[in-house]
Amino acid sequence: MPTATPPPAPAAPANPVLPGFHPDPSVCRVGDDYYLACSSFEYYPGVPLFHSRDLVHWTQIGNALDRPEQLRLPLDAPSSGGIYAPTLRHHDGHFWLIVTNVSGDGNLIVTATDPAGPWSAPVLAPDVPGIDPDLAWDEDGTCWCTVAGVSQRRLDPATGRALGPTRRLWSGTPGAKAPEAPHLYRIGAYWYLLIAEGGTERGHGVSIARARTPEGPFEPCPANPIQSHRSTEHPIQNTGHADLVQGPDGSWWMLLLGVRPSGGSPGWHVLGRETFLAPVTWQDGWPVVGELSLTLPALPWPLQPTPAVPARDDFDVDHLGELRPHWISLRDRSPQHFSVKDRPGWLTLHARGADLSAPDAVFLGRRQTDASCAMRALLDPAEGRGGLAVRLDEEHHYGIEADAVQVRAVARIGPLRTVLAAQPRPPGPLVLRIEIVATQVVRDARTGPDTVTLGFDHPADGFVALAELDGRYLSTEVAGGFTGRVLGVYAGEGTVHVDWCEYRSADG
Ligand code: 6LW
Repeated sequence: MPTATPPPAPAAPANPVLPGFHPDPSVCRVGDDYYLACSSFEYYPGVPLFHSRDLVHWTQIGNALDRPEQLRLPLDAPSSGGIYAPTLRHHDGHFWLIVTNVSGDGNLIVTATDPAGPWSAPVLAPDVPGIDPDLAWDEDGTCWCTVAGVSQRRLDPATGRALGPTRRLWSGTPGAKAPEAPHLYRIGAYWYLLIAEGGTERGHGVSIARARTPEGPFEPCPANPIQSHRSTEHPIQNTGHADLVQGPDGSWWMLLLGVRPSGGSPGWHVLGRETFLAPVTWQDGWPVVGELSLTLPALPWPLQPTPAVPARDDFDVDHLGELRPHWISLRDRSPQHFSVKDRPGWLTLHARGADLSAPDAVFLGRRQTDASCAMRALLDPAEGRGGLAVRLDEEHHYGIEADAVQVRAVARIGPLRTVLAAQPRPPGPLVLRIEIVATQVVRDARTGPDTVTLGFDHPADGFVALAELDGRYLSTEVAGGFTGRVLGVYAGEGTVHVDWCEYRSADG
């Protein structure tokens, strides 16, 4: 007898609302629906898009830049280059998304009537310099485009051309570095200019200014920064790059990025910059940001949990474009190198770069979203060499890989590359496994954030661990940059077939 799938149990509201490498959130509300976009850097497709009805549970509905003509990344574009900081807005019946490709096209605009796509061909905006572009429309229909710095010009968003000179608006708090991430809104009698400042590291924060017109003059809030965890012991650090939105009941909320450093000193964050939700109230015409914590306050509207993404992907699709939207590859997804047709029901990877140290490596992964987790994949590397990897960038990755005769644990940390262990492998397709366990007890100040175990499932002996590594070397504090860990499969040489790949949280 068929059994009905029970509805998902209401999850305890927790922060981050978008765990894993999901930085620079931009959010907009259309009726009862919320949509959110994030940065994606060197990964393809670009600009993941999420939907929610309660600001807490988000489901990825697509990626704004999912066709080669929309996302032109040279194969040697640096990691942490590529796609920076979108702004997503709804105006005149259309979704508008402006974003910067720092490795090519500069600022570009795409539009859609359905945020799940398709999104339009990009309109380039060469008159808009710099990063972190924002779009805001005033009552006359004039579109104001504001960028990091902070400067502004009138823009024709349909052509990407400026309609007037560039004017400096506000440089943020005197002495604070990097005034960036501007978002401009009309709220009540004022135009508010929300920015991030202090840099996207431990000094990050959110400040605001207001004016009677979108062009200023802007008066800074006396309480700036209105949100920051700089110089605190708070478990959420580097908070900044925010956007404001009203909840279903009309209350105000802030979506912002933050990181969760762990281990001893100085604290390593391995999941990248994540998206958090914080309450906002208003006092004397200024927003006051409430406590930002790992648990959310009781929300004055019903939670609407969404079904979890299935843990296992069997790649039973007819076209590459049908792969789940959370799968990301490096810089492109050329059908010459990725196929779901070569061996139906399997994902086939044809190597290009020599291994994950090459910027054009053939890799398909998903963001690590849990502090403790495991990934397993069934690989057939009989015609090549490939494996399962935890990747931060070209210079920082751990892998468990196999060819026709051997299985090996490999690592690259900066200029150091090593084969940690190798042994003959059992014949036939092989289940490779990576297990990541977050540090529970900090033994001393040097304790790392987590442990990464690389191994495989032996048909007779069960799980065989070939190497156990400190996870700190795959953290942003070691590698640098703006991204976070991505787990996935790759081909290092020849052709590798992947029957399935499974990601499971092991967080309690
Ligand atoms: C982004 C800037 C920032 O453009 O980091 O945290 C940069 N904020 O606003 C890359 O995400």
